[in-house]
Amino acid sequence: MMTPMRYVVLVLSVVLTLHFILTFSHPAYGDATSFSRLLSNQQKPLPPHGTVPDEYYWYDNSTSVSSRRANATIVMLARNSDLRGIVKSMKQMEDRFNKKFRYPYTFLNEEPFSAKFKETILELTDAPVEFGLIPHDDWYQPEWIDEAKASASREDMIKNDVIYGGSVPYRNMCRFNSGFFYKQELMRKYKYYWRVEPDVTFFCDLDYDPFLFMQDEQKVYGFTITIPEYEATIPTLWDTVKDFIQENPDLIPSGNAMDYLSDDGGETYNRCHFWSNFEIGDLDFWRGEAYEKFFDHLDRAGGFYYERWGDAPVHSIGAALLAPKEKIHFFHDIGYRHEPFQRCPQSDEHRRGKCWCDASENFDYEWYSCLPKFDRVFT
Ligand SMILES: Nc1nc2c(ncn2[C@@H]2O[C@H](COP(=O)(O)OP(=O)(O)OP(=O)(O)O)[C@@H](O)[C@H]2O)c(=O)[nH]1
Ligand SMILES: *[C@@H]1O[C@H](CO)[C@@H](O)[C@H](O)[C@H]1NC(C)=O
Ligand SMILES: *[C@@H]1O[C@H](CO)[C@@H](O)[C@H](O)[C@H]1NC(C)=O
Ligand SMILES: [Mg+2]
Repeated sequence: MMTPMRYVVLVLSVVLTLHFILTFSHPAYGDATSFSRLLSNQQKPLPPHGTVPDEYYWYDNSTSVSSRRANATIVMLARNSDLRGIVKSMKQMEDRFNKKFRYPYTFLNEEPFSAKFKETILELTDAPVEFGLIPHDDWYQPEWIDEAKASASREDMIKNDVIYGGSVPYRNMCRFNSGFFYKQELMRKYKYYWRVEPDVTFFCDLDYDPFLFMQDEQKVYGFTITIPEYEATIPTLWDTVKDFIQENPDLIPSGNAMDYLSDDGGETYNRCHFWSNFEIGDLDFWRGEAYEKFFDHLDRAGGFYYERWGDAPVHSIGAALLAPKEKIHFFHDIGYRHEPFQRCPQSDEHRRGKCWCDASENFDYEWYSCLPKFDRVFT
């Protein structure tokens, strides 16, 4: 039989177990309820642990930043709730590259960034940082989208287990990245960008300036990983692209990378795209007449909401179709991971970048990689 005391003990242990499970599985819950935070008002002063005198410090910044610089920013789209993942990405960005080069960061969000978000970010870098608020109409589903049709499609995708198929915010994000990030007020003053996402890993030191490389070589788009898109998210995308090609033959340069996108000279799409969670690119290319017309054409077709077109296939088709193939660059010296794939530089490049990835864990020529289709464009 249960005595009242045993009840109390049982209930207490259930509550405590739940608390610890939630603390470890949901960081935000842990933050809000941690005992040290609850008690922080009554903290005793710390004992004197001793400080290291200033003369012991040596800063790796005595020579000033290289005088030749590109007109560039590192850009991150993020929610306040992405902070933990952003911090992880940004610390590596600083350590592997930007501590040396000090390119400015631009953070974008459709909601104002919290004070905590901004403080945490500013602590991580000496480089300038700007926080931007995305205008309403650049983010949310436009009026002219038929919501009944859009929600029917979402229901359908949920039934078919399409990844992010039921999500409107994800669609807003994909459309924003496809056609609006480069038009943001804070982005206008730049020509080049490096897109970084939360929770990515950079494995190697980057001791040269990739923006200057892009500029000097007149590249417009750089990638690290290329894979096929899920068919279910883009059923009518290629037909829409083909209409665009027919209506705008003058915007399609000969010598583009069509053979990366299509195995049959443009009849069908092989679903290959550059994985857009990593991008180094030329903003003026997206702002140019060709891509602008291309994006408007796709946007009017409504597939960002009636289907679930991703910014990765849209950017990739845009770049491969509208730019001469030489303007697309594979950053084979950058070791990179975004779940669930990673690539790792090989031999000399692995050594040069002091990479910590296992060179055998490399997506480049796995069966699922589209890199061979990119390679064949140049052979
Ligand atoms: N401000 C804002 N940013 C978002 C929103 N949804 C996604 N993002 C950002 O957009 C980028 C892509 O979103 P992710 O959730 O990483 O999408 P994904 O890479 O396709 O999928 P994951 O496998 O979950 O990484 C990331 O930089 C996110 O922080 C949103 O609703 N608002
Ligand atoms: C180097 O960094 C330290 C610490 O951030 C700073 O105090 C110092 O002024 C910097 N020196 C130069 C030359 O930028
Ligand atoms: C940087 O690039 C943007 C876009 O091309 C341009 O408007 C701006 O004038 C450039 N700034 C500098 C300092 O060159
Ligand atoms: Mg991501």
